[in-house]
Amino acid sequence: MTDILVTAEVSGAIGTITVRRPKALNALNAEVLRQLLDAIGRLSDDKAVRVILLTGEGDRAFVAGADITEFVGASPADALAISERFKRVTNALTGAPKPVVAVINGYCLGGGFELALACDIRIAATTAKLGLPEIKLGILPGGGGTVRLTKIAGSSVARMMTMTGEPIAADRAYALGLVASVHAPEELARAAAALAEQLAALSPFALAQLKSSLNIAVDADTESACRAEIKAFALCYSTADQEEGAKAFLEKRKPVFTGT
Ligand code: CO8
Repeated sequence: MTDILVTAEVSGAIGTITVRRPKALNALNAEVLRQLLDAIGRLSDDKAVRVILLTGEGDRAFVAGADITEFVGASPADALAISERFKRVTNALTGAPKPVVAVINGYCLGGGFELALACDIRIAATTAKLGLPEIKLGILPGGGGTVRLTKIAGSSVARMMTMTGEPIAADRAYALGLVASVHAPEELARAAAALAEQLAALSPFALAQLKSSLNIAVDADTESACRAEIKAFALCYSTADQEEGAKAFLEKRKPVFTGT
């Protein structure tokens, strides 16, 4: 029987994906990646789920990176296959039509940090350590780390972090804009739930269109990205949620977004 290394639990409108390999600090082997892809796909397709939280089991690690045991004796073709498998996972995170929040509860290194960088929002425990230490293993980040870190925090930060391979503490990551907020470890789950509830109360259609526009903004030129944003904006006017948002404001009450 295959071990359960990733779980996807749904509570109301919030889906939580947890990597469960605490003895190996939740390192990503081939089976974890397979189960992660499956879990993201299921929660992405589940219309009742409006927000996805991604975290790691235990109080030591979010994900401490790729499983280094799989690197021993690996050929360039093996490494390519690992990276391609991983890319399907990060593509699924960025392509999920709803917000994905990385809840970083400890070591967030290498492929673990790359997973977090592919999420929409990152929040962290004060005890978390974030970094791309691959250079210390004689390799470089192979899961989009050089690209996403450069785009999110700028080339200077990306060079400092990838060239030294030294992890940074959560408060430093906050100062660099890499995480949105930092919480005492015992407060992290509560903070994640509060953020998820806040996002889940919004119009899911508008959020999906917003995420799509933000994704396009990262890569496209200003003119094309603004055109895409205009289309996404206009599409929202096909929904009952848009009517509800405007009416609720004018009637001075909280909107109730039904996802229609
Ligand atoms: N792979 C495999 N096992 C790991 C990993 C890992 N990445 N990280 C930790 N473990 C295991 C340890 O081997 C140890 O196992 P055991 O108890 O059987 O000896 C157990 O987890 C606990 O770890 P430590 O005893 O080392 O705990 P410490 O508190 O002493 O240290 C550290 C914690 C600092 C996090 C340390 O474990 C460490 O440096 N880990 C490796 C971090 C790292 O280099 N990550 C990057 C890996 S390369 C990568 O991610 C490339 C990404 C490419 C794209 C993605 C493809 C999937």
